[in-house]
Amino acid sequence: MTTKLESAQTAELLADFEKKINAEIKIEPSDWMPDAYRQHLIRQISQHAHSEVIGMQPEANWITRAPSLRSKKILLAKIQDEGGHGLYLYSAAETLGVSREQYIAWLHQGKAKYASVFNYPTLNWADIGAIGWLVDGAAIVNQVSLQRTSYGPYSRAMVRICKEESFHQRQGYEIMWRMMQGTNDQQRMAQDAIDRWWWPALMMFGPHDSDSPRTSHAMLWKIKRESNDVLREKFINKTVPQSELIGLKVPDPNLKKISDETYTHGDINWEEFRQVINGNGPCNQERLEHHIRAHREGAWVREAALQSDFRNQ
Ligand code: BYC
Repeated sequence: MTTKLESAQTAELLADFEKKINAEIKIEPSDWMPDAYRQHLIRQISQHAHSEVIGMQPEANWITRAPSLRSKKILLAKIQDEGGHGLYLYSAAETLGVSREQYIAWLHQGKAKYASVFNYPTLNWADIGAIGWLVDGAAIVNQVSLQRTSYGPYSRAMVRICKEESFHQRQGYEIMWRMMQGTNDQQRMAQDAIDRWWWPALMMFGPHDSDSPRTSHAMLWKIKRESNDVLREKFINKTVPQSELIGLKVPDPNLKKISDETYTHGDINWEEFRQVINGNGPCNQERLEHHIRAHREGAWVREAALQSDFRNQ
């Protein structure tokens, strides 16, 4: 049972926490924080880390089939960056008192989510362009905003990640631009890729604000700085002119320009979103099985790395 003294102490700690949040002072791992704030971060940061790592799979599918040595080198570097982002984020998540092994176990047990977009297949090279341009493009819009998140380790991880994401977005856009300069078939491939990736990219921002159960607390605690819809609209306003510039058409018959730099868009298929985040997307099973297999096969590497003799050499 909580005593009067304990309640007064908690109230004081909470007031101090809120004062820091209001003054834009970062919350650090050793600071007191409400349990709900900690749990929210454990969920969001680990989900973010899993997304980075699972997100390596659709692109890795094309490493051996990249059309030139240059494009292969760029793709390899990008995929390695994504693995690195996962590591920054797992490290940030570990500061909240949960071990990396636990996060991975929750992923393998289907208790932790990762970004829905990585449950779609990469059918050809144009998809690699579309992922860089649209998926990394959407991720940047979100992550630029998250640089100002209230939890110090998450915010600092975001600053590093954003620097690399800009290069990822550009390499994807360059692939699409090159294809649009190419043959009719290449142009058709590029259009087919935006047709398939546009809507999943919009879903990355999560449900509409009115249907997002996590947003209100996240905004109050400044974990999220802008809502799902605000970020989605920023992405659309930025990306539609880029697509027009290279001759691609956004596959939304209801897309309307309402001012110089602003668009409204058609309805998102939320039933498809729900199916994908609940494990029923085209590649959910394949992605998870691949991760479980790779984790199992890599066990000896982790064991070897943890041998103290080896570390001390
Ligand atoms: N996918 O109340 P909401 C990359 C879930 S990787 C799956 O709006 P929240 C890259 C949500 O978790 C970068 N699940 O939640 C890597 C919640 O379920 P739970 C990926 C989604 O947290 C390799 C429920 O739906 N970026 O760039 O306020 C190659 C209700 O949603 C999704 C991040 O991970 C989704 N799209 O907002 C290329 C960003 N949307 O947990 C590129 C970090 C919603 O209650 N995360 N859900 O069971 C965030 O910013 C936020 O967590 C979200 C969702 C905007 C995604």
